[in-house]
Order: sequence, then C-alpha cells, then structure tokens
Amino acid sequence: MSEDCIFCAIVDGDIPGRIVRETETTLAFLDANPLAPGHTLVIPKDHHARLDDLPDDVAADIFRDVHELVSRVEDAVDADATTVGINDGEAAGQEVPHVHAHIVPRFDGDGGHPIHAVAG
Ligand code: D5M
Repeated sequence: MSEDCIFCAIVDGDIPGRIVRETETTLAFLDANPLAPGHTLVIPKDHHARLDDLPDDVAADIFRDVHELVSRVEDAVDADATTVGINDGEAAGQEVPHVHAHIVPRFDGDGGHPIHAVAG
C-alpha cells in the first residue's frame, strides 16, 4: 500500500468503491468519472505505479479479469463493443499512479476514437 494513493484507499476500504469483482490479487470497480455507463477499472491490490513494476503473475491476473469482465460489462449496460486500455505513465495520460486497466463500454455511433476514449 502507498499512502496518498486513492486506489490503495479503495482496496483498504478507507474510501468507497463500487466493486464489481474482487480476487486475491486484483480489484475491479466502477470508474468515478465514467466515459460511458459501466466504465470499469481493474487494478492490482498491491501498489504498483507502472506496468513495468508489475510482477508477471499479477499482470496475468489483471488480464484474466479484463478478459472475464468485458462480456459481463457489455451485457450489463447493453453495449455494442468495448475499448480496453491502460494509460501507462504521465505522458500517456495516467492520472492515478497505480496501474489500472480501463474497460470502456462502446455504443454504435458513440463517435469516440478508441485512443481518445480511453485517454479521456
Ligand atoms: O484514469 C484514472 C481514472 O480513475 C479516471 O477515469 C477517474 C478514475 N478515478 C479517480 N478517482 C477515483 C475513485 N475514487 N473511484 C473510482 N474511480 C476513480 P487515468 O488512466 O489515470 O487517467
């Protein structure tokens, strides 16, 4: 855990999160500033700022969760498609320095370019 990290605070239950999935190593919750209904984030429970910092097994756990959640999230909000992405580093638009994968439901005609939709 890292002090001052908002996602660590969600993992620890110190601030509320709308949790959609929890495993031993990962947590998925709804984005507080959603780009679309159902916008979900998947994070490692341990604090790692950048993808390169993640142990291999935790990186695999995150992708497993993304893989499982895409269809569940699409079904939940009746989406037509999904953009999945990670802003890895400040120059890429990463605002919260705790690795997180975005699952952004997409709708026919929503007009968003995939990269812009993920970067916000
Ligand atoms: O995306 C960071 C994302 O984190 C952004 O979409 C808002 C979201 N966010 C920030 N604070 C919270 C809390 N407290 N709950 C849920 N979601 C949150 P980035 O890729 O770093 O730009």
